[in-house]
Amino acid sequence: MKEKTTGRTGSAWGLFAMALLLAVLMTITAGRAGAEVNPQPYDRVIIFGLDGAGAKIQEGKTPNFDRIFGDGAITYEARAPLPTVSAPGWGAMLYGVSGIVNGMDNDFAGKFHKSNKLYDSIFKLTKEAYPDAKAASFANWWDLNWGLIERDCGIYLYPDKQIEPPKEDITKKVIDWLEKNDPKLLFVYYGELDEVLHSKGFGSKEYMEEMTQEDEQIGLVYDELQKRGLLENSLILFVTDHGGDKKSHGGDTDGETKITFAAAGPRVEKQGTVEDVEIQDVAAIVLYALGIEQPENQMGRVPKGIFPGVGGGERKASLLTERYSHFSGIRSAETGRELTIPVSMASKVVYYEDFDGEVKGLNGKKELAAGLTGKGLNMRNSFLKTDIKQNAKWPGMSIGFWFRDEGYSSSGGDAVFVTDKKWTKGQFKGFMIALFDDAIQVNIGSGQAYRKDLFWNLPPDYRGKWVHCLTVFDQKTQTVRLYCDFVLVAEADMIPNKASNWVPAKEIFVGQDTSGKYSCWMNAEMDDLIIFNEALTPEEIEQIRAGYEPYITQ
Ligand SMILES: [Ca+2]
Repeated sequence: MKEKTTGRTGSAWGLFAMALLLAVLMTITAGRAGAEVNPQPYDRVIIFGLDGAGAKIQEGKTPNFDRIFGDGAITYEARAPLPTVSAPGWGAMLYGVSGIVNGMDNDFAGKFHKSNKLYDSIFKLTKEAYPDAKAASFANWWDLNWGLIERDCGIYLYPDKQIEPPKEDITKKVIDWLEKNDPKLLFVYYGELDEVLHSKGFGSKEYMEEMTQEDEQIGLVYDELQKRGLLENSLILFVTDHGGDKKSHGGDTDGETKITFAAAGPRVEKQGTVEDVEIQDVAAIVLYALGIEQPENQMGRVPKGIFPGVGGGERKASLLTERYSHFSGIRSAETGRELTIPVSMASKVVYYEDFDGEVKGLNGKKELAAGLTGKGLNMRNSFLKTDIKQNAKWPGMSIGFWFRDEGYSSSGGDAVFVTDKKWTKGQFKGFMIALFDDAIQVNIGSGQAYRKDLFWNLPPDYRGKWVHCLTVFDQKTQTVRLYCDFVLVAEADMIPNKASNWVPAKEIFVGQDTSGKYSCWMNAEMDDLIIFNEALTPEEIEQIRAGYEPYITQ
C-alpha cells in the first residue's frame, strides 16, 4: 500500500548523521534534563495519525481537525526525522528515539518485529504500567502493526493479518472496538493520503480532497468517543510522519520535514503554540500524559506549550550512540596479540582466525588489509573458505567478528559476512549473516519454502569504524540473537518445529557464499573471526567484550 523504498539520499543521510553527531555533542554539554512524572495523569490518550500530511492541514478543508484542536495547542512547524519516510517517522513516535537510531526504516517495517531489546514502544510501556488497561492500534498500513509495534506487547491490533483495508473500514473497526473497550492508549492511523501524494502530488487537488475525507473519518471516531463519554480527562493528539515534495518524500525540503502536531483536552494550553517539536517527542508526551515515567533511553521530551508550566529543554542524546560508540582505532603496539578467551569458553571454540599469521583457506585475490589488530581480511576481493562444518548435534552456534565497513556496496545487494550456503536464495538450507543496506541481516533457511530473516539497522555513524557483530543461534530456546558491540539488539524465533533444518552440510564461508561467486562483495575489512559450537550466554559475551577492552580505543 505504501512506497517501500527508503528514499534515502546521500545528502540527506550525511546531513542526518552530522546533525545527530552535533546533537549528541550539544546534549553532552548541556547535560540531561530529568523527565517529570505527571501528578495529574489523563485517563486515556487518543492519537490520530495521518500519513504524509506534512503541514498541509493548515491549508486544507478540515472541519473536524478544527473543531477538535481549534482550542488546543498546535504547531505546523514540528519536524520529521530524516530520511522523511514513514517508518522512521512512526518509529520515532512509537519509541521516542530518532527512527533510524531505533533501527526503523521501511525495509525493516515489513518484517516481523518482536520486542527489540534496546527500546520499548509507548504501547509496551503503557501495558507494563497498566497491565489490565486496553490499548489498540488501527492502521491501514500493514507494516505499522506488523513491523513497527512489538507484536508481543499485548495490545489489540487491527488488522492483524496482511490486509490493508480502506479508511472507512478502519473507522468502523475502531467504533466496533470502542463498544466494549475503554482504551488507555488508542492509535488510529489512515494511510491513503500518502498514496495520493505519490500518485497525484503533495498538495494537489486530489491530495487536499483526500485530506478532507480522512478528516471526516477522524470526526466519526471523535464523535463516538464523545458519545461514550471517553473524551473526559482524555488527551487527543494529531500526528503525521512527513510531508512531501511533488510526488515524493524522503528528502530535507521544508515541504517534507515540516509537519503538523496538535494536542487537545483538559489542561492543554488554550490555543497554545507548541514550540520545538520533533516526532520523537510524541512518546514523551504520551508517557507524561499517562503518568508513566519516561525511560532513560528515550531521546524526546515534552515540548513547551502543551501543558502549562511543563516541558521544553534539551533532548537527550541517543543511548544507543552513547553505549554504542564504535571503536575507531587500535594501539599499534598491540599487533600480534592473542585473543584471551576464558578457560570455561575455550573448549567451545571450533574456529579462530586473527588474520595475523598464515591464513588457511584464503581465496579470491587473497588480500589482507589493516585489521583491528595486526591484519584483517580484505573483503572487497578476498574470501575465506574455512574447514568448519556445523554439526547438528551442537547445542547451538555463536559467530563473532569485527568489521569496518566503508559504506554499502555500490553494486547493491546484500554482501555476505559469514554463511554456509549459496545466498542466491534465502530459503536454501543453512544460515547467512550479511550486510543489507545499512542493516545487519541474519537469515536462516529450511531448504524448502521457509526462511527467517532478522534485521538490525546500524546507527548512522558506524561506517569507517570497527563494529563487533556476534550472532547466537540457540537450538535450546529456538532463537537467534544478534549482538552489536556486545549489546543485544535483536532477537527472533527460529523456524518453528524445524530445529535442525537450518543446520547445513557445507563448510562455512566468509566474505562469499559457498559458490564463491556471489556478485556482491563486502566493502569492508574483517578481523578476529571466532566460531563457537554453543549458544553463548550474556555473561560469556560480556567476558569476550572485557577481553577486547585493553586493545581498543573509542
Ligand atoms: Ca588481526
